[in-house]
Amino acid sequence: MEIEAYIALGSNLGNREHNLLRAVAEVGRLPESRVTALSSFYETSPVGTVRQDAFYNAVLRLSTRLDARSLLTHLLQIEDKTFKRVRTIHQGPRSMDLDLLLYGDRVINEEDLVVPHPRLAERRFVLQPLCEIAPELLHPLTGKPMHELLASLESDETVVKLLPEERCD
Ligand code: PH2
Ligand code: MG
Ligand code: MG
Repeated sequence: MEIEAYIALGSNLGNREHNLLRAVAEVGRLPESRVTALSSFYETSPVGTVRQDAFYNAVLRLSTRLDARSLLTHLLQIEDKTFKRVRTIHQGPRSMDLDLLLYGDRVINEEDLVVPHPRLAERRFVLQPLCEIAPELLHPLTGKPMHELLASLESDETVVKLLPEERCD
């Protein structure tokens, strides 16, 4: 069965625009999968306790026949193989972070695979790009549409949508 999964992309090391474009291409090459929507790229202030540079973030929709577990494994492989991601500081700078936000309306609670992504509804850097491609999509746990979750956010994150001609490092 084909499922619509949503994946968040984030980068704050190296050429951020290049990294995001490369990640979209790699995700698009996964078996039994195709990218059916891609948000704009956003420059976003870093969230969390680590002091680090601003991120580029985006969200894509993937129609896929991969199960959630294999999709996650493929995403981690792209982080490791294509981006040689080094995991030193928890939540620290990274050339590429690929997070599985949603896998259809499935609710999964395994140690290393939690869907919907637990911090999805708290993060403007995720909700704003997600709302660009799927404003009416319902959060599987609360039943609320994404545009409503975005409107009720109180976080003070800066999230700036970049025009294609403005994107560069
Ligand atoms: N990712 C984090 C921690 N903080 N902040 C922004 N703006 N964007 C991110 O993708 C991000 C973050 C850990 O995954
Ligand atoms: Mg993340
Ligand atoms: Mg991650």
